Amino acid sequence: MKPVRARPAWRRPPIFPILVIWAVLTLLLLLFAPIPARLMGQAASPTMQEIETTVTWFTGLSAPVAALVWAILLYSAFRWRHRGSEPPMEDGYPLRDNRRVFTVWLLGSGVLCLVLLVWGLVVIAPRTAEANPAQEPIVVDVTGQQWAWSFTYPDEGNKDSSDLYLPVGQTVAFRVTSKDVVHSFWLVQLGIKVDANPGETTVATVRPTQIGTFQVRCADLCGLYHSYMQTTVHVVSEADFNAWLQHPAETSS
Ligand SMILES: [Cu+2]
Repeated sequence: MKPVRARPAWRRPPIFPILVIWAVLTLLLLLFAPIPARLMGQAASPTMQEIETTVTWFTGLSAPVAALVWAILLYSAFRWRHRGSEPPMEDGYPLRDNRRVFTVWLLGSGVLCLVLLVWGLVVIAPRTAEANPAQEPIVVDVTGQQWAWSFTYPDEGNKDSSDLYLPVGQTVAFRVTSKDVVHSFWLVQLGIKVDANPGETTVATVRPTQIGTFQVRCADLCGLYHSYMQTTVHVVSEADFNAWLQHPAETSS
């Protein structure tokens, strides 16, 4: 019979202390979960609202996984830190061939990926429906060029503007293109970011639900003055929008 030798203390898996650190870190990360969405600013469309909800859920769901990695890392760094002039002790408890750890890790990450995939599909579904609204969308042609955006309203006698004006509560279809290099049309608070490709037209739809002034930016590095390639989107009431269409100078700011 083989003699049973007890493992030295430092070779036993320190499950309990790691679980405690994991629980504390998970709790802290869950408290942190709503912050990224808040930093993204107030949502001005249902699209942006869904993006913010998704960011919060994804941060929350990844909290226990990140906490586990950090818990093992922190425990190892402090508990098995090498001190003094003695040679370092042997390597720590091996997890490489541990079937239980392997199974838990694989099942955990598998289920998590599946949840994220289903979530993504559920969020995309209403967006696809919104792209084909019952009411005709307002069409805006968006053109990017080094280093400015310009907007044309083809249904309003090809009216031109360097600021974007949109009526609140109505679906807008942007037909996005570029005159020179690849830009990215980014309506920050409305949750739209779509590439502007030369020679191609890409359509993106959104329904602004907040009256206010928001940012329009370029999100692709497109040359020397890329960071100046920004303007404003004014989401206004329908009456103000019609007034602007008639007399742009009176309501533009
Ligand atoms: Cu650009």
